[in-house]
Amino acid sequence: MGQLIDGQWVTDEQAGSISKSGEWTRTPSVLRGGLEPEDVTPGRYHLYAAWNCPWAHRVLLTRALLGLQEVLPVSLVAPKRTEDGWVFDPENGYIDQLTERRALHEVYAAGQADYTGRVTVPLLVDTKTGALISNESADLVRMLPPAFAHLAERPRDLYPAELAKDIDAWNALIHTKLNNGVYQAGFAESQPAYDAAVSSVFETLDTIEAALENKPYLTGDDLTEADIRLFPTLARFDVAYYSAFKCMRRRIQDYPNLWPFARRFYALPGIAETVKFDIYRKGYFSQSPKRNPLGIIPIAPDIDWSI
Ligand SMILES: N[C@@H](CCC(=O)N[C@@H](CS)C(=O)NCC(=O)O)C(=O)O
Repeated sequence: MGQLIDGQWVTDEQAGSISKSGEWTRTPSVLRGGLEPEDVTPGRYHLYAAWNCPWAHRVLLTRALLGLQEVLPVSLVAPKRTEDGWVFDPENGYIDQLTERRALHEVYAAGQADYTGRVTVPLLVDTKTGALISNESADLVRMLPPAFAHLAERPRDLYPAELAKDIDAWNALIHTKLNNGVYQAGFAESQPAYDAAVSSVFETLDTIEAALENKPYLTGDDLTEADIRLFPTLARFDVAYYSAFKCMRRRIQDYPNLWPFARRFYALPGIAETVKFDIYRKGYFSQSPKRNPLGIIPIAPDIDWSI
């Protein structure tokens, strides 16, 4: 792995950092641009994503829910990290549709010659100006529905004003304690850091389980950003986080409300195409000096995601 410094690729050990007490934190995104609806035409913007990345998954879910597949093309990097960071793998169908580059850091450097920072997915690029617009999934999930409303097959408001406060609270909780929480458990380098992370993951799942008791989605009858944040972690949980990140107190399948929620979400149009259980299993169990030195990938149980 590595990052760009003034447009030059430099390799390093791992994304994020480990504190003295063994806690892992994620490095923040640096591209935080926006979109104006009048600039949004079919094919003008291009998304870079990876099947295995839960943050990119938020954006792929938003794209699918709105039915933007035709108007917002996506290039997928191969679902594994290399010395060159994220790379394409044309032989296996992972092609940079826009510029036919070899590695994502080349896309970043082409869009911004002095870019300094991590080379992450998701990334939104303006094909007209060549500019890098945003590499922050939270911003992308917020900006795509209004900016693409006029082109969407299924336009929808994922952040209605009257629910904003409620959504903000769920978003913050899910992002910190769950989306990042599972990584904090998996990447912890001390027992106390691991214990704290796992307790917090399951406390959060319990809170969400209770909230879904009487409603189909977190803030009521309609799906919002909050549900979009929740789903990628649920989709990866039983096949990967449960074992690879040692989050073993319970499986998602064991929750009476969360499990139907996960399957209901999975059944929505376009969503199943964004979910790749085998890639999650192989990705989270890929060889790692600390977590899986021999790189043996376990055989997972079959899970029935149908409603
Ligand atoms: N804040 C970013 C985080 C994205 C992120 O961390 N992506 C990971 C993959 S899951 C990545 O590309 N990491 C590569 C690196 O940090 O070198 C977002 O939510 O969009």
